[in-house]
Amino acid sequence: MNERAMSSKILILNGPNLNMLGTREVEIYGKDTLAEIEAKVRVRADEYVMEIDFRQSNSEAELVEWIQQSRDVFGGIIVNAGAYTHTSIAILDALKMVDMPIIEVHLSNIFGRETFRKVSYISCAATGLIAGFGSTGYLLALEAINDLTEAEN
Ligand code: CA2
Repeated sequence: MNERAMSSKILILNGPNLNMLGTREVEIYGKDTLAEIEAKVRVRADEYVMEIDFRQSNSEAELVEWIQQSRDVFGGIIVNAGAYTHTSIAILDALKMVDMPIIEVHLSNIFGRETFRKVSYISCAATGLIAGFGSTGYLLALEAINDLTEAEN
C-alpha cells in the first residue's frame, strides 16, 4: 500500500458548453443531457462504493481552482475539459500539480474531427484518455480509476 492511502472520492469535471448537451449536435455528442450522464455515473459509482463529485463550469478559472483544491481531498479526477482541452495550458499546469490518477474523457473521437480538436493540451498530465464512446466514456473512466485506485490502496 502507498504511504498515503488514496481517497475513494472522485472529482468529475466538465468544461464549457457541456451543460448544453442533448440540445444540439446530438449526432456528435449523443442525446444524453449532462444530468443524465451524471445519473448513470452515480449508479456505477455506487456499485464501486465510490463517492463522486460531479461538476461543470464554463469558466477556465473555476476549473483551475477546483483542480487546485482537489489535492488531498480526492483520489482521482475524470476530466472532460470541453474546448479548453485544445487551448488551456492553465488547466494542464493545474493537473500537473495533482498527484492522483487523471482520466481524460471526450464524448466524441477528437482525433477523427477537425485538426484543431486533434491536439489536447491536457493529455500529457493524464494517466489515460477515453474518446469517442459518448456517455459510456464516463463509465469506462470510472472503471479505469477504480482499478487504478484499488491497485494503490
Ligand atoms: O467530445 C467531447 O467531449 C468534447 O470535449 C466536447 C466539447 C468540444 O469542444 C471538444 O472538442 C470535444 C464541446 C462540448 C459541448 O458542445 C455542445 C455543442 C452544442 C450543443 C451541446 C453541446
